[in-house]
Amino acid sequence: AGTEEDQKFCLQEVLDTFKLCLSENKEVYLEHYVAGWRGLVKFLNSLGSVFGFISKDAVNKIHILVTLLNGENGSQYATVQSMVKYELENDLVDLTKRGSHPESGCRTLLRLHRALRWLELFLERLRTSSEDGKTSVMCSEAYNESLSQFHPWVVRKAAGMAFCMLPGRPAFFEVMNVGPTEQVVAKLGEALPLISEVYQITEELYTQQNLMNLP
Ligand code: 1PX
Repeated sequence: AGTEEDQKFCLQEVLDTFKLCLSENKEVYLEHYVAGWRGLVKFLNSLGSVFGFISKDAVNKIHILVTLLNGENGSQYATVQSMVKYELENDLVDLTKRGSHPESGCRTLLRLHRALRWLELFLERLRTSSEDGKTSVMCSEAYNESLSQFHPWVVRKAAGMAFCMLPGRPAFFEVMNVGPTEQVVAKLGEALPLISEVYQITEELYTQQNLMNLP
């Protein structure tokens, strides 16, 4: 038996965690949000070491949030909503420039939130692509429309180079581990509205609280 990270990725699992993310009153459970990202990182790792610098950053951010969740004030971190409230009320967020709280839950989650938009755009392209669609093109288009604006030139360059190493659509679907193409497409169709809703709710909360530009 290996560790959780060694186990084979399965899109179904990620789908399940994103399903669990939303509470009845549309709050986002941090535990499941983080678990969703864990699953995605597992996928990324199975694509090879060229993506290591990306998964490393994601793992680092997941780790920051898990530490907060398991910490002394963990109960305040049950949902993204309660986290935002708690950290703001207790001055635990650097709002305009990096200072004494460089690793707040709010700024850390914002990075993953921005990446979630990339994921949404990328998966939508994958879902609607034809058999000869190029994953590297879908990936870079999605990136250029979303995350890239928050990254300096070097990161954009490195990301662009990594995208070129992505396997083709058939191999990509294979790694998703949900069966034949039609089934992958159906699963993606199921996953996307969930991911999109989680994204939307977080986006509204962050906009409302003026947290979209946390350093
Ligand atoms: C079912 C298939 C889905 C594929 C799943 C792939 C999961 C990818 C996970 C990517 C997570 C990336 C998080 C990036 C967060 C970020 O923007 N960090 C930057 C800012 O952080 P800071 O603390 O400095 O303010 C940081 O500088 C990032 C550095 C690493 C490079 C990030 C490149 C992101 C490219 C995203 C696309 C992933 C391509 C995967 C191909 C399948």
